[in-house]
This record gives sequence, structure tokens and C-alpha cells, in this order.
Amino acid sequence: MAVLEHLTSQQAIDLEDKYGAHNYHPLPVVLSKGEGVYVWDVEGKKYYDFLSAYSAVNQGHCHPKIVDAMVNQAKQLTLTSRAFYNDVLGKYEQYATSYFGYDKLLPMNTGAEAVETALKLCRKWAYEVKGINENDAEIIVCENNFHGRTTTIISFSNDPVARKNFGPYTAGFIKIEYDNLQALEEALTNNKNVAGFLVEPIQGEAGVYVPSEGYLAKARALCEKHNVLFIADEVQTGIARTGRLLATCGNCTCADKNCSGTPEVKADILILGKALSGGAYPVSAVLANDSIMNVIKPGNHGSTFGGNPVAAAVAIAALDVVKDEALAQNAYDLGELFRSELSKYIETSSIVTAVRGKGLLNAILINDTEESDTAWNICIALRDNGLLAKPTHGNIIRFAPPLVMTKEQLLDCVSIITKTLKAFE
Ligand code: IF1
Repeated sequence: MAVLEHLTSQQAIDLEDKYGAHNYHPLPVVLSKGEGVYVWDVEGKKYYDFLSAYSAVNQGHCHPKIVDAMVNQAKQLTLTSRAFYNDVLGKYEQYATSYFGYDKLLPMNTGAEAVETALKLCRKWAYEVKGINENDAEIIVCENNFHGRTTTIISFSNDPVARKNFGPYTAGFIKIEYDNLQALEEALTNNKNVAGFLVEPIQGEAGVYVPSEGYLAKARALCEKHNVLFIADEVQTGIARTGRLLATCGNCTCADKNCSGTPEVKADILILGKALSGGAYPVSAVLANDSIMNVIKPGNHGSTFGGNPVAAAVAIAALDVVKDEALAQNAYDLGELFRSELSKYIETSSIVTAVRGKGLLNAILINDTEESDTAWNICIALRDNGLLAKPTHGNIIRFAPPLVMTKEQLLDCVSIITKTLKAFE
């Protein structure tokens, strides 16, 4: 029964180090419990979670409604494969399509799978509807993108760590600068082979890079003009994270709990993952209208686990919680407060140069090089002070707490963060 023994943090870290592939460099903290905005390590120390599993746990850890939905369904039926029907998937598809305003949903499990699905859907549409010659379709992507880890997706990454020595790469992608409409227009003009434009509404991995006001709407209009599908990867930005149901909602007023789900910039293909399950279970999805989704025929695409009844029940509950608890509005309000409080601190700071973000997807820029270990050391100190966050690009710290946070908790976190930063001035 050795596997059931209680481990110290160091023992857990040593086991992963010895028996697990070294594909991550985690912050040294070993968690064994979560509830709402808090997580606890194996020694019982409590922390604010300021990563939320990269925005998967928007609804808070172990949300009782989501856990109940999962447990109840798990006792009833867990998996049939898509060889047979199950009695939850259709309900979920009906619920989610009306929630986001699309005709159809294609269920997958992980974000990367959903991105792959969107790329395949876009290519098939290009050949069968747009009329591009077979194998000529091209999809425009942005520099510094992050869309996942599959062979095709890393083919159009420009991060050498994610990409090098995994070739040969998948062809058919054109890379342009993010937040550059002229580059998009040039890529679209005089190229009849462009099928789609894949974009993150805010670039997460690039360091929470928010594009200029109006960029997404104008990019979408350019795509429409050239009969090119606008594909929004909202895996990280979606489901209330940025203060709207979707980041593509822009400035529309759908943050309230009566949101109609019709965004200002409506993607032709919408990609969701992460918080679609509240972090309880791997659930991702691609949404599109019939004119696009109907190119997919039996046998063209699928997954053993995609659309399983547990995933479907969990996703319904997770989406319910977002509306019931008005999480988009809360993320909006707390995000404004967080940036304004940190801005006050930054005015007098030599260690932090800026805070940026939308809703509760934010980052601070540390006044040091990408090679320095300052941001890492700050995250270690934040951990010691009871708050967990992770650096990206060496000198950026991402702050993305669960959206169920209260104003009092947020202000408590601001004081932990500023107190910690002061020690580095
Ligand atoms: C890891 C980053 C976040 C994503 C977008 C698709 C996926 C992701 C926009 C793939 C995944 C993750 C995965 C995670 C780190 C993380 C991340 F730092 F790399 F950029 F969130 F900020 N599209 N993002 O952000 O989804 O297949 O992982 O379910 O450990 O690699 P997935």
C-alpha cells in the first residue's frame, strides 16, 4: 500500500523527478487540496491560487455543483464511446450551442485537440465550400502564438523550446505579426488559398498581450471580405476570464448574468477548453454554424472520450455556475480593481514596470532580463507569503485567480503581492 502513504512535499517532488519525464519545471509546492480560491499543500499551508491551472479553474477549486454533477454522472454511466448514443451529450450540445449562439458543437477533450479539430474543419470547409484546390489551403496564424503541443500546432509555433527537433513540420501555415491589421490584409490579398485566420483574442503565453482596441473586429471584417474563416482560440480567454463571457465579446454588455452569448466579434469557429469543465475534467469543444460544421461526416473526426457523459454533465454544470454566479461581471470588476491597485504601486516601483490584462487575466512586467531569475525568485517569495503564481518568459508574472474571488480576498492578495515586491526593490 506504499502508494497510499502520506508524502511530504520533498518526497512527492523526488518521486516525480525520478519517475516522471522532465517536461515541466514546476514551482516547488505540492498541493493536495483545493476549495474556491484556495489550495493547500501537503503540509497544510494555505495559498491563494493565482494561476487557476492556466484559467481552467475559473469557477474555483472543487466547485460543489460541478463536483456533484461529476460524481452523480460517474455513478450512472461514464463512457459509451460515440459508437452508441448517450443520454447527456445531446442535452449538453443543446445547452452549449444556445449559450454561445452557434448551430453545432463538436466535443473533444483537451485544448490542443480542439485546435486540431478547428484546423481540420477549416481545411475541409476550404476544399468543399470555398473551392480551394486539394492540399493548397493555407491558414494564417500569429507570431508568438500558443495553441497547444501537437505536431501540427508546434509546426506554426515560433518558440524554439516547444518546436526544435520535433520536425518535420506540417505545411500550410502563414505566420504574421499579432495585432497588425496591415500584415493580415497583405496576407489575405491576392492569395485565393487562404482558408482561415487562427487567433488568440489575448496572447496568454506571450505574456498576456492585449491587442489594440478594435483589432479583433477589424480582423474579423477583413476575413469576411476575403471569405476566410475567423477562428478564435478562446481556450484560455473564454468562459468569463477576461470580464466577458468570451474575450471576443469586446465591449458588448454581455458580462451580466443574462448574457445572450452573442459577442461583438463572432468567430466563425470558436475553440473552448479549460474552464469549460471548471478544471474538473478534460473537456474541450469546437463551435460553428451548420454551413461550416456540416462538412464533417461520419468517420472524418472523433475521439474515444470526446462527448462522454461525465464530460457533458460536468460542462453543463460548469457553464451554469458561470451565469448563476455572474462570474464575467465579477472578473470585470475585480480586474479593474486589481490593475488600478497595482498601478498605484508601480508608480513608485523600480522592480515592476507595468501591469496589463483584461478582467482577471493579468500580468506584471519585471524590470529585468528574460534570462534573469528575478521573476522566479519573486514567485518563490509569493509562495512563502501564501500566494501561487508562475513566471512566463523569464520576466513576466501572470496573475489569474479563480473568478469566484471576493473583493476582500482580492485586496488581501494585492497586499501580499505588493509586500512581496517591496522586498525586491
Ligand atoms: C501547458 C501557456 C497558458 C492555450 C490556448 C490551446 C491550448 C492552450 C490559447 C492547449 C494551453 C496552456 C497549456 C499549459 C500552459 C498553458 C499556457 F502558458 F502555455 F500559454 F494557459 F497560458 N490554446 N495553454 O493557452 O490546451 O491542450 O493544454 O488543454 O502546460 O502546456 P491544452
